[in-house]
Amino acid sequence: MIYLENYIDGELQPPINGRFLDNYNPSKGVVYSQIPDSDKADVQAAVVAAKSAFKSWSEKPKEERSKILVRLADLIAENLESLAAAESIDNGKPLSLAKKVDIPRAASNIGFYATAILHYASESHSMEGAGINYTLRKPIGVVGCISPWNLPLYLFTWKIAPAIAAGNCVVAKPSEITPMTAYLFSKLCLQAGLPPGVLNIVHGLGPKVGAAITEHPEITAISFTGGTQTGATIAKVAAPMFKKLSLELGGKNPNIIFADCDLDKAISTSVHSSFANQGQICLCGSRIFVEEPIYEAFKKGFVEKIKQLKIGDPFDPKTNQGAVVSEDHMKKVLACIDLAKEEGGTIIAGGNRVVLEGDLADGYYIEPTIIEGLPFDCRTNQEEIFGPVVTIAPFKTEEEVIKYANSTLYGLASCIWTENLTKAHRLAASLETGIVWINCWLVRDLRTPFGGVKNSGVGREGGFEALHFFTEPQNICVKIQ
Ligand code: TXE
Repeated sequence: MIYLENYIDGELQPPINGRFLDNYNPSKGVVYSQIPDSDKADVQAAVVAAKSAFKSWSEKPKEERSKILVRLADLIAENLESLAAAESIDNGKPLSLAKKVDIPRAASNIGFYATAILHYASESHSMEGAGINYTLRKPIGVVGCISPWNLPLYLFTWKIAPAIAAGNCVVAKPSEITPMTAYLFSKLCLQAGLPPGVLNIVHGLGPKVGAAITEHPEITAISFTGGTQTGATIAKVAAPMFKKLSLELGGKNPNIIFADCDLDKAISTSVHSSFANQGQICLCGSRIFVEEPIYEAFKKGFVEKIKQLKIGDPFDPKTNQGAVVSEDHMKKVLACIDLAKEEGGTIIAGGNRVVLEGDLADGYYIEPTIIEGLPFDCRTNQEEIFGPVVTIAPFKTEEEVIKYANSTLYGLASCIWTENLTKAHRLAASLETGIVWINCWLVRDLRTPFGGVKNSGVGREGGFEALHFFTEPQNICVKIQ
């Protein structure tokens, strides 16, 4: 049995209370490691370490901070195979996906901010000869980063990299459901020579460790990705303490397909945008709206492709769909499929749990599921499912589809498929989402603002937006006459 450890003040250490939690391999439904069941005391030790590291880290020339982060990015890339295998075992995702997406992106996140900080400049405002203002961008101090289970190392590093690059010290908590790659990452931090206390990783439960980070008076900014409900809980505690907050929450993203699209491309990309990572990506398009003239053609092509997806051992290179992350999550997703049926939906593909053979028999597998015949405003079309489930419905006019698309409380991402660019730009501007993809999905430039509107979150990550978040501007005004 593997015992994970916290990473505090540059040392790997067990939780102070000595307690551990079971960690599951979802592809087999078995416990395969133990993670620290940390509490307030460990968070306190992490804050003390972060505070004492802050002066020297924040005053270190950015070139030196950058070099350490570049080394860390290189170490992630060098350990691609072992990190990808660990991610697949911990999360249930296909190994091929972890190798192609999760781990390379984690290395890019660190590499991107290692160099971004060298180009980050602040503003000055001249007052026509009477005076001049310049703005300093100062690191905040000790910041908290809390990340989810769907893209574990990818989202963990997406927060930590800009925080550290900007000169802050971090107390971070990965999801207790997928803690393994954050633990392996702490070993790489030691190898890269990251000074003790700059990053502290405390493992454990959200309501214990996450809450202790949120409540801690000396942690003055929180960057969180996870469920909308948890985001609201965090905001309730952090807002009256006047903490800076960045919240990346859920989505219920529309995928809008016009009759004049490139149908083959729209179908093949919709397979990924619906079911990549078993649909457990906040950016997945879970509501597909197809213009009436091509509704039947799209449906036929889409269903055919979905039925060809291989559900199986995440380590098999032919597998397209691995396991969902936990037994609880599997039950939640299956309950959502039952609800869709109660609401009058027709299952046109999938709809069931899959029981595989041998040691995978207790794994958490669900068929990729397509549901039609539901109104846009029913619960299935309004609430986040976060699994391999999409709905499909026809539409007649642009006005109608805009109404459907904008009808949810969420506003993270959307996709538009059309060869008419004027229409695409017009529609993009009227969609209430932080991100719009035209004729593509999940094409990412790390310099762009990333985040959602409405219940999908507050603030933006990515590019200099994240460096703005992790710094405090101070304006200095000089009178020169
Ligand atoms: O997320 P949680 P869960 C959505 C998705 C999913 C639902 C719940 O719909 O079904 O959220 O997933 C920590 N104070 N997304 O339960 O609980 C927790 O330990 C502070 C969308 O896994 O929000 C973990 O580290 N922290 C999403 C992190 O918050 C707390 C990705 C996220 O967990 C806490 C994942 C508390 N009181 C799920 N309670 C996306 N947008 O990408 C929990 N945590």
